[in-house]
Parts: sequence; C-alpha cells; structure tokens
Amino acid sequence: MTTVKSTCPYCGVGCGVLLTPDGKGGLTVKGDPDHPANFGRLCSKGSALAETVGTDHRLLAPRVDGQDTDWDSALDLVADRFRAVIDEHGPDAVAFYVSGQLLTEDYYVANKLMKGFIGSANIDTNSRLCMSSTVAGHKRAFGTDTVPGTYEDLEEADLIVLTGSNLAWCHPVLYQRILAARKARPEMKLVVIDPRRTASCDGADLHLKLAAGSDVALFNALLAEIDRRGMLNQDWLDAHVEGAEDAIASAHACDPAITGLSDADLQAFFDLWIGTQKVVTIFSQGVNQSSAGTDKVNAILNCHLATGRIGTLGCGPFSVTGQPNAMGGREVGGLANMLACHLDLENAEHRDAVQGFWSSPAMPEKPGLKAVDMFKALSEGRIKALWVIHSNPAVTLPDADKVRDAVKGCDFVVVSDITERTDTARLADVLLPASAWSEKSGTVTNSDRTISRQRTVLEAPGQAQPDWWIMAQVAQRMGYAGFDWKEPVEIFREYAALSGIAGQFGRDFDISNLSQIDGGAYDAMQPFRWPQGPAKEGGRFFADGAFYHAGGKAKMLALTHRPPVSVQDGARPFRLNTGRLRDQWHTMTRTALSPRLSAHLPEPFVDMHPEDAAHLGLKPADLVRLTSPHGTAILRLRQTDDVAKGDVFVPMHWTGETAPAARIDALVAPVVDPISGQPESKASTVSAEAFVPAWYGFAISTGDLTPDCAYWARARTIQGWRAELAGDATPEDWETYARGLFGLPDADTQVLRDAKRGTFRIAFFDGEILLAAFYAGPQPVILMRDFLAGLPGTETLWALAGQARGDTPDPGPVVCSCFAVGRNTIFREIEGKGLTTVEQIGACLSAGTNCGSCKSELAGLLASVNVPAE
Ligand SMILES: Nc1nc2c(c(=O)[nH]1)N[C@H]1C(S)=C(S)[C@@H](COP(=O)(O)OP(=O)(O)OC[C@H]3O[C@@H](n4cnc5c(=O)[nH]c(N)nc54)[C@H](O)[C@@H]3O)O[C@H]1N2
Ligand SMILES: Nc1nc2c(c(=O)[nH]1)N[C@H]1C(S)=C(S)[C@@H](COP(=O)(O)OP(=O)(O)OC[C@H]3O[C@@H](n4cnc5c(=O)[nH]c(N)nc54)[C@H](O)[C@@H]3O)O[C@H]1N2
Ligand code: SF4
Ligand SMILES: [Mo]
Repeated sequence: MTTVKSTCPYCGVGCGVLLTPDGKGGLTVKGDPDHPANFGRLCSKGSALAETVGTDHRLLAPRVDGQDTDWDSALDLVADRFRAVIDEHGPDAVAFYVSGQLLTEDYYVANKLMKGFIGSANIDTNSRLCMSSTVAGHKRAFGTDTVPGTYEDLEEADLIVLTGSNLAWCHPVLYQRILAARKARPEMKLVVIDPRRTASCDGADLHLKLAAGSDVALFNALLAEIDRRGMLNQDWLDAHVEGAEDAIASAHACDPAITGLSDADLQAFFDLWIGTQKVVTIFSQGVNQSSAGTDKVNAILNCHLATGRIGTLGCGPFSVTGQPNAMGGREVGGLANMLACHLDLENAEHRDAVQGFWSSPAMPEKPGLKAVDMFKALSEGRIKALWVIHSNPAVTLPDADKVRDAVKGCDFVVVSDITERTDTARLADVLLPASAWSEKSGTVTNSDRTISRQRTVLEAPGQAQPDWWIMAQVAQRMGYAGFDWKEPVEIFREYAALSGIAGQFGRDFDISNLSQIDGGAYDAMQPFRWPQGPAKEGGRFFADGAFYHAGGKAKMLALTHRPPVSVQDGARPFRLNTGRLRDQWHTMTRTALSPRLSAHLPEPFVDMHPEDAAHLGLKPADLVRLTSPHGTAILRLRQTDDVAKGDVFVPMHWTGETAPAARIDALVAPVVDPISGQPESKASTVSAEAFVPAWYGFAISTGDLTPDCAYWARARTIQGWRAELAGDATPEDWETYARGLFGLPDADTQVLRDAKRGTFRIAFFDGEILLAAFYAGPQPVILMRDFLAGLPGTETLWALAGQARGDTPDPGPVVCSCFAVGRNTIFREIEGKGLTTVEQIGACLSAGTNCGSCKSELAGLLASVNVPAE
C-alpha cells in the first residue's frame, strides 16, 4: 500500500501525517518528518488517529425525518425548503452555522452560496467562539487580520509568554518544539499567565496566577512600565504607529492591583518582558473567550507595537489558532462580517469586486448574525431554516440548553455530519452524511499561515460525500450558476484567483500565483506559507512597518479594564472556567472512539480548591452540582489547588452522548465581547453544592451501554465500555436494573450482595467470558477501575472482587496514552527504582517517549514523590 501525505484534522498546529491504508478500511499514521509544522512529531491525539477511522459510528445515508433516503430526494428537499423560506420571508430568514474544521474549499462554497447567491450574510462559524476576538483585535491594530510571525519564532525567542493558553495540552507539538529549544538553549525563559495552574506551567520560570479576566490590566501595567523605564521605541512609534500617546496614558491610569498579583510577581514579569528583545507573546482562549477579548488582544499588541517587537526573528505577538482550518476560514471570509480573502463586507468597492467575480445576483450590505445572535434569532423564530455543517452547537454554544431547544423548535434543520450520534444531529430534520478526514481532499491553513493538503486515502463509506459537494449540489438545485465544480482543485483555483482581487486592493492575502494550478500540481502540493515571494523577509509581516490601515500605520488603542460580566456574589460564589483536556477533541465524536485516549480522564469533573470543597462539606470523589441562571450540571469533584479559591474549572467535552448531566455550556451565560461577538466561555458564575444520590455505581461491559439515571458518564475501553452512574432512587431489584442496563436478559450471573451495607455486585457471563459487571452502593464505590475496565471479553471468574489479584497490580488511570502506561505503574517504578527524571521513566516504561504530551504529567508525578529534603 502506498503512503500518502496529509494533515492532522485536529488542532491548528497543522501537523503533517503519513497515512498508509491497510487495505481493510484502516490505516497507520505517522508524523511526516518533512512537514514544517511538526518535523515528524505527533501528539497523543494525532498518534491515535487510526483508532478513530472505521465505519461503526458513521452515518451512511441521507436521512429525512429519521428515514434513510437517497441523495436526490434529500438534496431536492433541502433546496426546496430553503428556496421556499427565502421566497416567503427573505434571505435573512435562513442561516448556515459552519466550522473552522471545514476544508478551505468547503468553506469557500458555503460563503459563496450564502453571501453571493442567497444574498444574506447569515453565515457564521464556530470560529466566532474561538478566534473572532483575535480577528477583531488584529484588524483594529494592523488594519487586517494578520498573524505576523512563524513557528520558527517560538524556537528563536529568548522569552515565551503563554497568555490564556494551555499549549502543553492544546498545541502539544508546538509546546514540544519550545521544550526542545529550551533544552538546547536553557537560557530561554517561559512565563505562563493563567488563573489556573496547567500542564504548561511545569518547568515555567514564572506562573502569573492572575485574577480571571484581568489581562487588560496586566498588559496595561506592562505598557506603563515600558514607558516608565524609557523602553518605548520612539523612532518606530513616530514612523509607523498611531494612538500611542492615548494608549500609554490609559495604561498609566489602570490599576495593576486588579490583577491580584503580588508586586514581586509583577516586577519579575516586567523585568523579563522588558529586558528581553526577542519575546513572543502567545495567546489563545483565555484571551479570546472574554467579554473584553478584543481589548485583551489589543493590550498585548500594544506592548509589541510600543517596543517595535514585531515581525522579526523570534519576536512578536502570536495568536495560536484552535481548529485545523481556523486560519483558512479567516482567509476565506467565514465569519458573518467578512468577505473572502480579507476583503470587507461593509466596503462597497470590495463587495462590488467580489460580486463581479462571482457574477452573483445579490450581495448583503450588512454583516449577518453572529453565532450567539443567530441562535437567539432561531429561538425567536426569526430564522426559519438552519443548516449546521461540521459543528455541534447544541453542546458548545453558551446557554446550550436554550440553543438545543431552539434547534429543536426550528421548522427546518439540516445537519451535515459524519455521525448521527451527536446532540445536534439528533435534532435534524435532514441529516446529510459527510465524508470524513482521510476520505476527503482539500487544503487547510495552520497557525503560522502554512497551507497544507489533506488527502484522500480511504473510500468514503455508504453514500457519504464531501461537504463541498453537498453544498454545491444544493446550490445548483436552488438554480444558481457557478457551483458545477467536479473536483476540489477547481474550487481552489477559483479561490486563488479571487485572492488576486484582494491583492489589487492591497490586502495581505494573495495566492493568485496558484490560480492556474492543475490537478497534478494540486495533488503534489507541498506545504507553503503565505505571503509567497520575496516581498516579506522570512515569511513574516510588519518588520518593515507597513500596516494595512488607510494611512499605512498601525494603531495602538487606549484601553481600560472591564471585569467579566457575570457577577460573583453570595448566590453564585464561584467563577466557572472551562477548557480542554489533553486527549479529547471538543464534543468527542472522534477522540472518544479511541480507548487509549478515553483512558486518560474517563469522567467529567470539576476542579475545586480544597478549602472551598471543605467549606461545602465535600469529600473526595463526591458528586457536585453546579448551577447558574441558565442551567445545571453534575460533576465528579477533584480537589486541587491548581485552581484559586472561588474559581472552578470544568472541561468542555462531555455531551448528551457521553454524560448528559455534564454539558457544561448549559451553564455558560450567553455574554459576548461587544466588538467581536465572541462569548465569554471562561467566566460565568455558578453556585455549588453536594449532589447526594441514593446510590452510586460503576459498570463495565463488552456491549453498548446507555444508562438511564440522574448522573452517568461513559467511556470506551478496548473491549467495550465503562461507566460511572448515580441515581436518585434505588431500583427495586438490582438484578433487573443491571440486566436492563446491559441488555442481557438471560445471561448467567454471579451476584454478591451485602444487605447491611446496601451494596450489590453482579457479573454477567457467556461461559467463562465476562460480558459485563455492575457495582453499586450507597457510597462512591471504591474499586480498581482501570484494572476492571480491561476485564470484559476475557475469561474472568473473579471480577466481583473489584480488584486485582495479588499478582496483577492495578495500573491506575492512563498517563501515557501512546503506550497505555498507568499512574500506579509509574509510581511503582519511580519508588522501586528510585527514578528522578522523566527520561529515566521513559527508559524503564517507554512512557513519554513517543509524542511527549504526557511529559509534564510525568514531571508532576516525580515532583509529588521526590519531595526535596529540607
Ligand atoms: N486536546 C485538545 N487540544 C485542542 C482542542 C481540544 O478540544 N482538545 N481544541 C482546539 C481549539 S478549537 C482551540 S480554540 C484551542 C484552545 O487552546 P487553549 O486556549 O490553550 O485552551 P483552553 O483550555 O480553552 O484555555 C486556555 C487557558 O485559558 C485559561 N484562562 C481562563 N480564563 C483566563 C483569563 O481570564 N486570563 C488568562 N490569561 N487565562 C485564562 C484557562 O485556565 C485555560 O488553561 O485548542 C485546540 N487544541
Ligand atoms: N464552555 C466552553 N465552550 C466552548 C469552548 C470553551 O473553551 N468552553 N470553546 C469553543 C471553541 S474555541 C470551539 S472551536 C467550539 C468547538 O465546538 P464544535 O465545533 O461544536 O465541536 P466539535 O465537536 O468539533 O464539532 C464538530 C462536529 O463535526 C462533525 N464532523 C467531523 N468530521 C466532519 C466532516 O468531515 N464533515 C462534517 N460535516 N462534519 C464532521 C463531528 O462529528 C462533530 O459533530 O467550542 C466552543 N465552545
Ligand atoms: S499537535 Fe497533535 S492534534 Fe495538533 S495537529 Fe499536531 S498531532 Fe494533530
Ligand atoms: Mo476553538
């Protein structure tokens, strides 16, 4: 089988992969040593990609009202219904909600259809929840949405500042590149700015645990100090920047105490930042997902502009993009207030040029509805037909229960997905089967503007078709010309040609040198970064001081601190921070298919400071109920001083499919940044209390497992499933309950009952093969879970003991997912062999030697054992 070069479908690092199909529908995945993003490295998610292909979970045919059908019927229906709504209520009564995970070619078609032909700008994307504050901040400062630097800068910097970015878990290969650079040049410094201690803090020189939402105050304080120390780059400011005086005055007026940081910490940060010429400030969702997100971005950009530290080797602000094509979506104009190729929707000349290029009948003159407003319009009946493509908004939008209800209540909802098993897909009137990664073909752009190919290596199952094809078919059936492409390369050529028009308007994004590219060259396309050509030294922007505002200058902005909108008070004393885990991707529709990835953190949780937990009377492993005015969630307690007192952290990944009580966006307030419209996903306020169920349970099985009780969370294991459960009322008969849970009405059983303690254990068998087991009691059940999870499907007659026999030690929860090495195994090795370094653990157990994503966790385990002598 031939090996094909492609790109990882997860984060915005955009790693190159080598894919070799096995001829049986599967493939092997390796890092591409030649790709400039990763040079062969992959993280745990990339390494596990092979476990997420396959057809078990796939949607195989178009489905209308729950019935499988053929493409013609489904596409005609979608075209007719959209046409009917537009004819009756106008173009603004329909909407598309799309995704930064779409390929550029898909994205281009979606935009052309909605903005150029339907004639509405009601197309927004999950990038609104992700990158829109950065887009708005870049445009305010630079006049265009441009990331100035390249990945090489992360290695060449003398100081890296991670602001609101858990790079170790969310952009693991970039983090590994930084770690490798620090190893080669130990003088390179790392500062983390995050209210929470994260894996990215291990080995950092300084962690500023700032008060949630206080980044503007912190960077204002830095700007004021730059001025105080006489470190403004006055020549550069005079030549290339407007607004410096006002910005600096506002910075002086801002009180650094707002950050909650000690003077010593502030001074240490100022010394490092001001004293290091080659500084890269990386920022991500701790900055963007805020009601002051755009100001936070500009507060960072102000400091780089004030010192002229931008666009040179190892130097500049660096927004890391989240999704694999978040950057491509920005280039192609995916947001409701943008046109393709960094042209502006509200600029009549730009609009006319694009309309001419498309020969399109109608173009909207105003921006369309931004994501949160779009779903509000949906709930109010102003949007009457919605098409969701490659996203799961019923889980990931703020006020998610309301969003879910709005989708449910909408007259006509179309969802394009690869699986029907999502909270949003389950609500669709028409469900369209999309080809998945490895089956489709196109381009994506990563965080440093490198455009890479995704290529087809597997055949799409059933009737699945690529997203661009589905949209182009609907467009043609609506009677629109200009959608009759046969291959993605034809779309790419058209898009590249359009970027030439942008170039004529002096915009930064111009790849029109590729507008004649033929199929062969497209197939062979190597990763390349824009801008192309000699114009920009090293592929960076702005070192020459040429910005994109009308006068050619950059702008510094005068900024004041605004606290998060949701108020912390006696009724809602906790600030709810949300974010990501190392081994899961968003709503888990793909990563949760991998038993390895599911083993790292198999259950949703809330991180709470031990003093807060004690104050609420909570014990380890208790369940906690969080409540906001919008919704409620039940989560397992993890006590940790990683979070500050008064803060709680909950991962965003669990859904109706995996843990219906733990959909955390149900609690998040639909509050947005006034400029970007990006939701404040990290600073809602909630109350917390113990959730005391009548019983707790744990289940393992070879077969499917869908519990029905107040709280449950399930995860894949190598042989099947594992689940945590808790119920409000004790079932009358445990055996009946357990048989129903597993769908095993007749299987042989072993039962262990302790009437006095109220505990019950049951195991189901086929001969001596364990099919399933269930453990319940009035208290959290203490078991060797990770050991038990491996038992179903094996000959086991002693599962009821709930623990390993003496000779089989419990591995504990997985730390290294590449080699499935558990925490207990690592502890035993550390203690038994007296290990003191991460490298030694790797040598003994292989842990951390493949992707390296768990190295910081290994360091944490070592630190907890090797407490230095006083
Ligand atoms: N494993 C994994 N990787 C991913 C993804 C995934 O789902 N899983 N998703 C991808 C996507 S789409 C994205 S957008 C990126 C996101 O990547 P990141 O932005 O790095 O991830 P998050 O965990 O959302 O948030 C980052 C940090 O912001 C901190 N934070 C919260 N409030 C504040 C604040 O007020 N100020 C500051 N300075 N920090 C704050 C949080 O504590 C958190 O540690 O990850 C990408 N990579
Ligand atoms: N509380 C809180 N909420 C957040 C965030 C947070 O930090 N905290 N982060 C926000 C951010 S940054 C982001 S990016 C969003 C992400 O949120 P979503 O985009 O809603 O989440 P995903 O799980 O990535 O959804 C992608 C969907 O596309 C489907 N899919 C996979 N491949 C294909 C394909 O090839 N074609 C099609 N048509 N479908 C496909 C998947 O099965 C899945 O249902 O969440 C946002 N929500
Ligand atoms: S860092 Fe991991 S998830 Fe991101 S692109 Fe690379 S392999 Fe994929
Ligand atoms: Mo994102």
